[in-house]
Amino acid sequence: MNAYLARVIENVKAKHADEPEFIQTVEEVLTSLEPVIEKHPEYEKVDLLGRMVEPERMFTFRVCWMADDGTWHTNTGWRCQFNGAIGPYKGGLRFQKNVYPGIIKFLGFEQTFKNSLTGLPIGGGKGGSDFDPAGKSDAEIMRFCQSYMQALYRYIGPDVDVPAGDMGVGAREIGYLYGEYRRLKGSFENGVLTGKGFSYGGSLIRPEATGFGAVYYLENVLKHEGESIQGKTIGCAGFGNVTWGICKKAAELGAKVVTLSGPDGYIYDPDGVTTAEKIDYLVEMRNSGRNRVQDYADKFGVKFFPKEKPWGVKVDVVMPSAMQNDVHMEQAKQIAANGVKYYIEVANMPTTNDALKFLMEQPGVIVAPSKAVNAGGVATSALEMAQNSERLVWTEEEVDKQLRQIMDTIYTMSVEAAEKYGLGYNLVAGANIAGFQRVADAMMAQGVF
Ligand code: 2IT
Repeated sequence: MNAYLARVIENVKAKHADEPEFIQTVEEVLTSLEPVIEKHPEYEKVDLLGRMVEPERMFTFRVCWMADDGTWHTNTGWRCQFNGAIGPYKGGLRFQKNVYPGIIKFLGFEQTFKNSLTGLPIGGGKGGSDFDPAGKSDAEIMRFCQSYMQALYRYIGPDVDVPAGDMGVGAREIGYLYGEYRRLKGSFENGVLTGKGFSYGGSLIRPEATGFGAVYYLENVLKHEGESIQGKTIGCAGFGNVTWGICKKAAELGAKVVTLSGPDGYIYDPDGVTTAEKIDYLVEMRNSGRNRVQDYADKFGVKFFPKEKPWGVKVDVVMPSAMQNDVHMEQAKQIAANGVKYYIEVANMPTTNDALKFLMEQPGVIVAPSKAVNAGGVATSALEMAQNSERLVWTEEEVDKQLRQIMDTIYTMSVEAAEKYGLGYNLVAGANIAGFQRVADAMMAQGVF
């Protein structure tokens, strides 16, 4: 391996030994940049890679909130402003009890490359808290969000850093966060957050965008193989916003999602999650805060598999859309043994590095990486920012048209970047290289800091 590249990876491993997710993403991304680094020896002199793996800054703050029974609780909040070379920091907030700096950094690093791939002016950032939203009342969520924003507001702004949702942060939380920001600042700067409700500056299609974008990307992959999405069966995981969007768009195009999962297990619906009733029920399940996919099986009379993952089900397309490291080597082998041709990552880093490598090496399996496939979400957030700064509202058709164009361009750029470096049809390396190149050019132009 290129000596400089190897040294940067070794440094990250030593420095972040207690942050395995961050090491994982750095290793995955940097390894596929090797041909680029070989071709650009000038990067080493200014330590471009060393700077890219170091967040520009990261804030840690205390968040205290009062439970309904009058007791007070203390959590930690983080915001990582990873790379601002191409635009204001942009990325979601994750509220989940397993959140710690390693998760925020891995997500911030991924976000930097993803945001670059969209072609829009957004840098990479991420934040969150180890607060556990499960079972909390609406009032508790509101008090937590208000307290969180009291700590965060001084570090963000429409031209500085623009948070959004991620796991545990949806339209409700963004509403409370924005309300508190507006109250603290005394001005209507709604470009400070995205994923807002439509009534105060949210964009049409933003709730669906990640799922819709993933399906648009999939259509590009299928077209390359001379196939159509019509009639395809899709295995998904999770049952949140992203999976919901996939179900909706897939149904519209004549395909069907047949598996969903939750922390309790997975469901198999051979007829597909295709009707409006079923798709709407996913939103209800998410809003209930119960975090159980078994509710779907109970309601629609399909089979529930407790404590199991859905990767053993034979489908045409696998789309892991729940969370990081959901697919390990064992599941990857199962997927390959089932003869699945399309492995389309959707959640951020849903595959361990060894499982990803294994799947990419299987003849006849096409692997698409999450940072390209799920980029429609943040891309539509950037369209929301554009509408906010223009002080107007685009139609659904306009946003959807732009989303589709962005996804097509991401696909094409990835294909071309891999070809340029002699890597063939490699969507994973292509996305890393194309995402890297724009950030690298901007950093090289702006001087060393
Ligand atoms: O992972 C992601 O891209 C997100 N959670 C959405 C980020 C955003 O700013 O819309």
